[in-house]
Amino acid sequence: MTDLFDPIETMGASRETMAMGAVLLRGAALPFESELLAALRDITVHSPFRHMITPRGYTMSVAMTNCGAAGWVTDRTGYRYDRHDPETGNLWPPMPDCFLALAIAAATEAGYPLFQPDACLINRYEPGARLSLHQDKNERDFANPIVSVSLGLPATFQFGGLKRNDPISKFALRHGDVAVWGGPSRLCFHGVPELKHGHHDLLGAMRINLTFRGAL
Ligand code: MD3
Ligand code: FE
Repeated sequence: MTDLFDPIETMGASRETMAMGAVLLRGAALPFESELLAALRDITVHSPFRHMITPRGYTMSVAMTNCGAAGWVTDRTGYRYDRHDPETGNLWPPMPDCFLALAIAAATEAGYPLFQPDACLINRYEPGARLSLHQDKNERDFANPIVSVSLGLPATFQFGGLKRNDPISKFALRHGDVAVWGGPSRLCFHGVPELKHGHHDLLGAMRINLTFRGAL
């Protein structure tokens, strides 16, 4: 579906199919990078990045915050979406218009035109940080895809199957890449191995990943 009014194709992003229902739009966020980073700074003033504790008592190496009507949190009691930031007691900052517009354009491009994200989990990786293989299962309706936006240092992304021991494919996710995970790929195991050292011109020694979800 390529037409002149398609915001992503018009920006010259390319499309790769990673798996059934999973589409990678290389560079689709590049036209919006400065807007996205300015909005991210506003969010982190109100809800700073923090290293959450898992139910088993481990401190996550990835630092997280959220924006939108709900945010993903973990603590000793479990994983959940919460309307409030437990660190501040306030609502999470609202989803910036530029976040929402990019997520909806990418989902539409990937064949999910009805997606209305209400939560955006923001992951910050410093060199050595990793996210072990997991499924995203805390959302209410798995008919909604997840849209992810990668910024800063590149990472290897591990993408498996519906069972933990299924074979894993690897993809490089680079600054500006947008991925959409829906349909049969929605509940696939995935993870990010240790971020390698490096320097990015806008973000320094850091990778940021935005994941847009229909949580509520
Ligand atoms: C495939 N984040 O926040 S983004 C997460 O790069 C998460 O920070 C990774 O996994 C990151 O939960 C990966 C790509 C991604 C996100 C969600 C998915 C891939 C997915 C859900 C289902 C299948
Ligand atoms: Fe995930």
